[in-house]
Amino acid sequence: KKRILSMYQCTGTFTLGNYLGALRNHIKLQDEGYQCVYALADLHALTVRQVPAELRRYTKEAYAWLLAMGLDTEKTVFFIQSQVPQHSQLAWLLNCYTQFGELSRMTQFKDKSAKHADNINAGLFTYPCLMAADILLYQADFVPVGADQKQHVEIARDIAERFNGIYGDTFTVPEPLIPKHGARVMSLQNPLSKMSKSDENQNGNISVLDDPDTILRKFKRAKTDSGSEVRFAEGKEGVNNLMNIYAAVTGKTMEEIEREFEGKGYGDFKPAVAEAVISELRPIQERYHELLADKEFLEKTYREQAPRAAALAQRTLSKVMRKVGLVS
Ligand code: AQP
Repeated sequence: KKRILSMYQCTGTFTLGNYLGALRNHIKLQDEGYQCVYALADLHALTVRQVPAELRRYTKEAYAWLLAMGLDTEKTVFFIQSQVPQHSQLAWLLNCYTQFGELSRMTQFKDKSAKHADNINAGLFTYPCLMAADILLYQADFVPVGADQKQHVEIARDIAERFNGIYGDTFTVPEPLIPKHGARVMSLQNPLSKMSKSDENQNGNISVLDDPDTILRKFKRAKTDSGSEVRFAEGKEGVNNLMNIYAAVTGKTMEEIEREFEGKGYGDFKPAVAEAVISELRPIQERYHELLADKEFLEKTYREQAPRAAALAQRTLSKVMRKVGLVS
């Protein structure tokens, strides 16, 4: 079986963008003949200053959300990064096989260091080494990514190839997997920028935990244009975004949506999108609240998953340690 590795940041509540663009498609892969290894990247979160109690809470909530979505821990290994020490261990080793110059060229580093100018820490800079460790430890064949993260898989490939070149075959060289139905969801307030957890304008982002009233209100306030026609066209970015969301949730095509709302205006369309999103999220939210209420079950689950991941990771780490000349 081909192996897939995917990790998610738990620096906030997942957005509808994370859900439609990534999570929903990734979880399906466990039933499509792949061996999936999924994790929450809490060590990566520390590259930006976090409120400790919030990081802990977001991590547990994200864990419960993925279980509520149907992630099956019998089929899929699903752990919290910091509970598997091999990630930090391999990251250090990979630091020594990664060049200053190649890390300097990472666009995410450039963006994030501009945004967090008061805290350009070494972790932010070497983040791609930790991410390469995440991927290479599990000998992943594929890493599902959005277009914005392709560069990270490329650097992991470069590091793997370089290491294999010096020491002989050690790592599987991973390939990016761009999901077929990966909708890109834009901010409801600024349809030119992507919907994001860390958006300061919370009206622009639908959180997967928003209640029905909040979802309806946010969609009603979504920025559109001065027209009224529900049509997918250039210059109608706000409407296009709503149509994309509606299409992703209902499975309808753009033509079907245009027909459905022919002669009607945004005033009919916006609540229809909201209703579709509400019914998509409702059953998951219900399971989520049940899971989160059962603290013991949740803790037991992630604590049991960590050693499963560690056993896989240790095989790779031991091989690497031997190859570079560390005593066993
Ligand atoms: N707006 C989006 N549309 C489609 N896909 C998206 N993803 C993120 N935003 C959108 C995809 O979600 C996956 C998980 O992302 P992540 O949790 O690692 O964090 P991120 O990409 O940094 O997402 P955010 O919400 O924008 O977080 P912040 O605000 O913290 O940077 C990825 O596959 C991503 O492509």
